[in-house]
Amino acid sequence: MSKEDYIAVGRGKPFQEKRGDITITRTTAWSAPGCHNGCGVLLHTDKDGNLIKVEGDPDAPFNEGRLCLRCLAMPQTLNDPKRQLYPMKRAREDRGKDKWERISWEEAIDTIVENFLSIKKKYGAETVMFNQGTGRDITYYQTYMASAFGSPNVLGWQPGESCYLPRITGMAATVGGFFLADYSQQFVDRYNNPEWVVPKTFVVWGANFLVSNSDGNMGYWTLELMKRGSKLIVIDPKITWLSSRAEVVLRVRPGTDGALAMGMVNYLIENDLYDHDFVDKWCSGFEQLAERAKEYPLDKVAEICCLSEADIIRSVRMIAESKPTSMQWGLPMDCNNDEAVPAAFAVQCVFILTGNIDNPGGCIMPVDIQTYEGPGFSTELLTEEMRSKKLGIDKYKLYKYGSTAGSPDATLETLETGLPYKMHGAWIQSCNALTCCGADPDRLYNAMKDLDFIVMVDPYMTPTAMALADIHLPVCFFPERNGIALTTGAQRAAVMTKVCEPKGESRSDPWICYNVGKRLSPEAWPWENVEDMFSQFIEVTGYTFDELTNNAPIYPPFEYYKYEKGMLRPDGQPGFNTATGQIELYSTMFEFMDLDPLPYYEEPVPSPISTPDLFEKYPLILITGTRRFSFFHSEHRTVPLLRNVCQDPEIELHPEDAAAFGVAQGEWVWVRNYLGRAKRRVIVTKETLKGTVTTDHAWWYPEGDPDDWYGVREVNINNLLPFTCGKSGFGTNFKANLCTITKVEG
Ligand SMILES: Nc1nc2c(c(=O)[nH]1)N[C@H]1C(S)=C(S)[C@@H](COP(=O)(O)OP(=O)(O)OC[C@H]3O[C@@H](n4cnc5c(=O)[nH]c(N)nc54)[C@H](O)[C@@H]3O)O[C@H]1N2
Ligand SMILES: Nc1nc2c(c(=O)[nH]1)N[C@H]1C(S)=C(S)[C@@H](COP(=O)(O)OP(=O)(O)OC[C@H]3O[C@@H](n4cnc5c(=O)[nH]c(N)nc54)[C@H](O)[C@@H]3O)O[C@H]1N2
Ligand code: SF4
Ligand SMILES: [Mo]
Repeated sequence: MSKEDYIAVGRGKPFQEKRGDITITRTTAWSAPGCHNGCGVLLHTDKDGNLIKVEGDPDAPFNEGRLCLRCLAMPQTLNDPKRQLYPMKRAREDRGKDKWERISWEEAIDTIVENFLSIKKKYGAETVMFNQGTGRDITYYQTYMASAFGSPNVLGWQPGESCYLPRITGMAATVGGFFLADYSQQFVDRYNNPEWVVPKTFVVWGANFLVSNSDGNMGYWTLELMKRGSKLIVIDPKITWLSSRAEVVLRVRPGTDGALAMGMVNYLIENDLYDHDFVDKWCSGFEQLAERAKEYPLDKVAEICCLSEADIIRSVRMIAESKPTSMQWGLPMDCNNDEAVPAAFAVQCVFILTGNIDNPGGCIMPVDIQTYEGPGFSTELLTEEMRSKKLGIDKYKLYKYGSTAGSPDATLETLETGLPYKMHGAWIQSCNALTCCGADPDRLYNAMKDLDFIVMVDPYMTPTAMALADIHLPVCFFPERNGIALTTGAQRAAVMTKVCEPKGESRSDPWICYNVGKRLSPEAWPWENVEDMFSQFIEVTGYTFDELTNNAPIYPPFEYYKYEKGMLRPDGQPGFNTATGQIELYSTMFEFMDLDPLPYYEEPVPSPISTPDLFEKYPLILITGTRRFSFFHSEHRTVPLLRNVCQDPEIELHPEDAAAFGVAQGEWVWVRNYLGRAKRRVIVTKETLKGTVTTDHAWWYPEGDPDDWYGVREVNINNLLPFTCGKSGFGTNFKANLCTITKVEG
């Protein structure tokens, strides 16, 4: 594809204009602080270069002028007195204590380079691991930096890489790519595009978009579909705003979505409701899938999922008979079961069998700039020998063939056992492991605490930094830096434009990776500055960074039914990018990796059924990680405008459960189970399914005592979650665990 093929929303118009003393810059929000989306924003700065207002850009097709609380609060966030402004160091023996000393960037980089190069020389580059958290633009630069250094061990700390990767892996196996709901987001004229069709039926499968705006999906898009006539099916144990307006609500028992999907597959096949043309022409493995699905008659499924058979039938019929049907799923698919991949596989089969793949108003396969014409900022620099040292690839083969990420579970074991080799260093960037993504934080802390050298790169001094780091590098916020925004499922490239000077000596992640990376492995970083690096990064589009600034966002052209036109396979043949060229309902990829080639249901562990003894002691099903409008994970608790919306960690109980446990609205309780406990304030609400509690995650008190790691140990709900994953290595149980509740006395 060449430059002219992209549709430039900015059309070369200047990206800045003056209104009196105010400068207004048309740009993109992303990170820091964190988010998945990259909305179009108009940043207003005064004559002294202070950010005074953030407005949604009405011309940005992605968000059409909408913004959420966190971007609106950005002027206050920039002036947050709790930000880290200078590089800091601490003596190794003082880890865990608030004994930091300010240093220069020069000293910080010298110290890092000296330590990492010495570890590399003594023990090998693979003994330094590179940790990252959720969806920010560090992914490319950090992975590149690690690969240039020679380490294949780049990973997040969420067990089973259980955010999106299980779903992505499932899609790679079946359709050989990636699909998401067709909200018209791929068109710059959105709902007015003549090719786009409103989905008649829309399935919200375990997602709460109105709060989470998750994974490149704006919550209000679902409302736009509803305004245009889409009827909703919501699969969620909790009553959300969307389920209160849905046609059918399936309040599924947490962790049983795989069974529900297999029941739907069986019903579609037995009642001849599937799309014969599509299946005959484009799918392989139908017979085997049909045979497997027979194990899931609806009476059995209804019992497993605690649903009525009639409601399931109504949903399947809507999906099959009111086409096009679209589906967008959420995080619970990845982390309500240690083994997440088979359920993700099963859910997809429902939409594949009904022919809702890459059709208008169905599930579209995006033309992703990053994926299809990748710029090489990944693991390309690793030699085969280095790749073979990636931790966990023998145990979890999907990490060998299917993912650039490393296995957190295997890495944790290595840290604990020293096998197959001892680890020595860590570079932790945008990852609050002991507060947010890491399960069983005590275990994780004990595994990491004796590493020789640890660097933390974060805008804040977090509990993880306080517990573990030797050097802390301060990161600036998006209005203070340049960058390229290629966000999740984005199908567009945009820029982040610097409109104010970074506070103190904070710097951007690309700047930090570039400056440290260049010293660690100079030959890999030939660029004069980060903007040159950005130009190389987007070279495939034909734009330089400066050109993109005036033209952004740019969209690749989009076509439906790419599989018919030979647009999905590298060989240009019609079909899908799988080994057989067809959608694989029986996955040859899984077979090759010694995994079950067909979807199936596995009961979560623990659960009322798999562990009745534990259920007797811990009789409530525990869903963790309820998103709050004002926080992105562990962030934003220092910003008054946002913290005022939500002061403390909360747990939601059904009124009958609250009565049974003798707790009332606003009271403090300990949530406890076999592994640990965490403090919460009670909210009594009928939105929560009886017998199930829901609670938020990632709590700490930045206003608290740094020597006590800001109180994280008292409020971290992950104290109750074991660090585990299933056979495939993808998935964990954050959303279907067990607990009990006791009052906090005194
Ligand atoms: N119990 C429970 N735990 C969960 C979840 C759940 O549902 N339940 N959800 C899980 C999920 S899905 C995810 S993705 C993980 C997320 O886990 P993390 O990625 O660890 O979470 P965050 O708090 O968003 O970010 C980590 C750190 O990055 C810093 N940061 C923000 N922006 C930037 C940036 O641009 N650069 C740098 N260098 N640092 C930045 C923040 O200050 C923060 O300290 O949490 C998981 N944890
Ligand atoms: N404001 C804010 N937005 C965020 C984040 C944040 O921290 N704050 N985090 C971001 C990240 S990294 C992610 S991954 C996304 C996650 O955002 P989503 O993908 O929307 O997922 P969740 O909000 O975890 O859960 C969505 C719904 O699933 C339901 N649910 C729980 N367990 C089950 C189950 O077993 N089955 C089914 N079917 N439903 C279940 C819950 O009741 C909830 O209503 O949000 C992103 N957006
Ligand atoms: S989703 Fe919210 S926080 Fe993220 S860029 Fe858009 S407005 Fe900002
Ligand atoms: Mo996530």
